[in-house]
Amino acid sequence: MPEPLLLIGDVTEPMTERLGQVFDLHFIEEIKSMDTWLRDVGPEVRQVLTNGHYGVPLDIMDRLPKLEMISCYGVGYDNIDTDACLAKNIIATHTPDVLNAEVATTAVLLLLACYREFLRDEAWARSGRWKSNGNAPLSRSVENQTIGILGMGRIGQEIARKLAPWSPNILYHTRTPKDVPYEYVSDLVEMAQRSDALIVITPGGPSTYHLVDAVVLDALGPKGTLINVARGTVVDEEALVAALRAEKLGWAGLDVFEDEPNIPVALSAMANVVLLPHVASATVETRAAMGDLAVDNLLQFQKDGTVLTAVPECQ
Ligand code: A2R
Repeated sequence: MPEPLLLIGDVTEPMTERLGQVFDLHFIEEIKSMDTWLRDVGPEVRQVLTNGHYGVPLDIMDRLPKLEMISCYGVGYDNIDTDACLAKNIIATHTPDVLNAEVATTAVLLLLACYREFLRDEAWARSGRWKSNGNAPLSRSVENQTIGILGMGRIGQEIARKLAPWSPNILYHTRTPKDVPYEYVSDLVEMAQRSDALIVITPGGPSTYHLVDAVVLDALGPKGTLINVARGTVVDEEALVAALRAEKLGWAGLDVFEDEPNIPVALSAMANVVLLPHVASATVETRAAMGDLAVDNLLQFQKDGTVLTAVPECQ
């Protein structure tokens, strides 16, 4: 009899196909009574597949006494309680690197969309306003801008590389300087002050909670652009709405929000924001690569107890 595998969150067909050859699959949304399932099947579960949004709720983790491994389908794992994993000797894995290029592309596209106002102009062309109102208003050039990047890890570095054609002056802020050819700014407010645009690409979780607050947004200023492809929790959304409303901040391009899938109504009504439904890595190709890695981790652990890409806390 194959071992049971608990699956939480989105799973693609190719993932299901590979996993189904090895495990007895239990999709959480198909479990009628969680309590009964935890009693009857929970004691046999050694591995769980989840994502950074759902993680493994502690009340479930506590009732999986044999749980040894959690595979996260995604690079961000802010909702996986790594302290609980360490305490229970559970190894957690994620899917770094394979999504760097896609997320970086999304960051650059959001920046370009805010600067060049193509969404406004596309609506202008489509609605016939070109004919009735004349030429669309001018937009801003993205050439030669000072771009501050908050987070200079795998994806931050890829964003910096992808910005090169627009000749930016790149600054970055992290807790410790990195070996990269960009200027390190140890103070985030100072970096925001000096930047035309601020791109956020740190992990989520308590250590980055509301790192971009009213003070940082004020420093970015009325001509400034904020891009967030990290996690909604890194930006104080209430302060962001207030800053945009008061014209203390110029533009925002957002792929992530504090309470997904809820987007503040005030943001949806603003013309100077570009909003995406958390799709930074959501292409067929990149999700396939992420899915393969998440499954590879599960299969390798089942085979010999090792994994390919443990999260740093579990390494
Ligand atoms: O602070 P450092 O030296 O650990 O640098 C990391 C930086 N970072 C922070 N920067 C400022 N204040 C913090 N409290 C803070 N915490 C972390 O974020 C590092 O430069 C960067 C994270 O890089 P990686 O670990 O390589 O992550 P990756 O693959 O770039 O993905 C970033 C995030 C994911 O966690 C998802 O939430 C999202 O992008 O897709």
